[in-house]
Amino acid sequence: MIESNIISTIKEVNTVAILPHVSIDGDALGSSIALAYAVKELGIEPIIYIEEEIPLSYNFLPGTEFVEVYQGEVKKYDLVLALDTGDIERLGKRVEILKSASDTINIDHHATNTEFARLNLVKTTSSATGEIIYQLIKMMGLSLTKEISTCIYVAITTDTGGFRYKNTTSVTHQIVSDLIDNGVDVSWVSQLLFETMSLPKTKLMGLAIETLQILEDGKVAVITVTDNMIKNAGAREEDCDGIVNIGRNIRGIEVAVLIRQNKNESFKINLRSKKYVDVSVIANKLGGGGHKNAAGCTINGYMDDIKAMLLKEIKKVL
Ligand SMILES: [Mn+2]
Repeated sequence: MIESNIISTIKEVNTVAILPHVSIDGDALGSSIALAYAVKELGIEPIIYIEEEIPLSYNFLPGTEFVEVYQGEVKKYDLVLALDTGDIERLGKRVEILKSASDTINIDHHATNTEFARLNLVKTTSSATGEIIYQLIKMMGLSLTKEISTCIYVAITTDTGGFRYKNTTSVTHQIVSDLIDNGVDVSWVSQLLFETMSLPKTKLMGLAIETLQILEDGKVAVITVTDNMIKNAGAREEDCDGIVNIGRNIRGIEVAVLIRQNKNESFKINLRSKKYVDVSVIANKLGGGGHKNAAGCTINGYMDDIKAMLLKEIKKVL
């Protein structure tokens, strides 16, 4: 069984590094910290390398002392675990840590996972990587502390949109029931995650709504965010998170697109669908990946060309 193989591998090493994906989210960070606590309980001092600073919205998480922003140094670890990461591009510069490791493990729930490690635990029926980490921690026989429970709860509640998305299962709720029994403060966590927004983000959302285009008989929504808009709102890159949902939430919309224009001609594309469209197919074609209802990719080129190309692909599946 791959799970027991992973557990015995972790128990045999002396140095461990954990790598969540770039543009870190609640699942990537929450499952990484939960795993770090578990590894520490086994007597190994783990380190979590992240690409950029922890977003403000996750600053309340316990265990941030495990986390370090990667500065480009290449240290050799006995074991490197990539979490919630569909392919090695999602590791950014930290791919070097993975490449120089003696052994590698990949734990994820993305259907597009490329199984890039020696041991790959990819469970596409899990709502979040946090669910898989929970199962591993239980199998290891470790105790679910309040800290671990809170981190896993954050992982699951963010990836399920507060238990509203299709990936939410009865298993999700069974796990969460156990987490709550182990001390998670649901209303405190939910308020920090879902009911707190900075003023700059609120302003950025206003600017984003002004760019909203409704196309294809009201089935497609496109929103654009530029560097200038972020600057004018006094916002940060992470404030772009969730803006795609403004389009998705409009009645009648099936596919929502967020085009995030970075410097020069690089565009980060976020795709969301409501029901039948599999946006991971579109993202895959354009060199990205994701899930049926949430996917993304990065494209170089010109705004008009990119918009036209995206619409062409969307039309095919609409
Ligand atoms: Mn995830």
